[in-house]
Amino acid sequence: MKEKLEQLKAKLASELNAAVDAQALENLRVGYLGKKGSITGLLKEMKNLSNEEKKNFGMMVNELKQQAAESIAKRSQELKELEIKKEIELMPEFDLTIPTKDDRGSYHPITLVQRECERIFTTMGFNVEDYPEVVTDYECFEAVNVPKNHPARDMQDTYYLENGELLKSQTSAAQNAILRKYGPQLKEKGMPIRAIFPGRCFRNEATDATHENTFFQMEGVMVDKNISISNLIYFMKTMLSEVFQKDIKVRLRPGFFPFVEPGFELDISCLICGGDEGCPSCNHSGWLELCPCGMIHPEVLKEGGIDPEEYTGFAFGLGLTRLAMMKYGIKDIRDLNSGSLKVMSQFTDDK
Ligand code: FA5
Repeated sequence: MKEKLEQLKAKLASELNAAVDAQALENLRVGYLGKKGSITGLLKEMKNLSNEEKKNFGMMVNELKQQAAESIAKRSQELKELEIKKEIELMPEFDLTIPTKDDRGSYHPITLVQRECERIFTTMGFNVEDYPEVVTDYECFEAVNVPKNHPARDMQDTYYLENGELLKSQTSAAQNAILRKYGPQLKEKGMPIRAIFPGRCFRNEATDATHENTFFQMEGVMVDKNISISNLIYFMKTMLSEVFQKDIKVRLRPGFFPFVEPGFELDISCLICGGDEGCPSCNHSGWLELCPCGMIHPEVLKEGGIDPEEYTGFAFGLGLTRLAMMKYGIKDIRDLNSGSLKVMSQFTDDK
């Protein structure tokens, strides 16, 4: 019996050496250690031995079993390493010193302008928030004082999903969530709510040089005790002079949005035609509607869990896509969504 055991051990060793892939190894494992394997079979032959012999022989077989399992695992590891080595040898040689072709593309002008606005507002203590593009009717309209059947809904037709949710038509859709998120800090620690939330918006409308069905806005809100229109004007002016790095002609006129009271339209003088003659980029008016804004309506504060008797705030909805047009002198908004590398490759400076 002992001799048989030694023979099996030697046979396994030579067969392991000869095994060159995972399948051959698996065959060996089954052949030696499987239910009908030769090592397992040795145990069955023990029935004719004396108790003493059974004990000794059993121990030796178990030891062999363990050794066999270990040798198979070791060989398996060796084969894996050999495989990797072979793959490395087959790989073509790379010369890491060859200069790359500089054709990595560039940031989209809207990304550049968004980052610039984020930088400006974060230095003034604003948090930057992200918000989903698919929202509920409550988030987009009802929470901001636009109840069902309100005439103001006509201003923003959008795309609806079968489950009743919609692609947000305005970043104001995040207002309620922001007020609820930061309201507790305002009430408990007296920390003003200061947040901006850039995002993609969608509207079902005819496109022209200044209107796209998919465009970007950046909403901002600030709420604290004694916030007034002067604060709003200060932040708007600071943002515009930082973005454009020059004085821009601005006009503020009354504007109606159910979520602000009073509400304003903030227009900038068209930078494509200089504002005098008018051109397609400003609908021939010399002015571009850029950033409607106003004092947050008491109903909106209330819906966001904030007491309008104690706190006031402002909100603005900056048209980021139009800001990019003005900053980079892009005459037609549709170029920005065209995917044309010829157009976009002009904005390569801020890689
Ligand atoms: C709004 O969307 C309001 N939610 C803004 C607001 C926020 C007002 C907070 C008050 C307080 P409006 O529909 O005017 O308002 O859009 C805001 C800006 O988004 C516009 O001035 C314009 O710059 C940009 N915008 C609107 N529609 C389009 C469009 N189809 N294509 C490109 N830009 C657009």
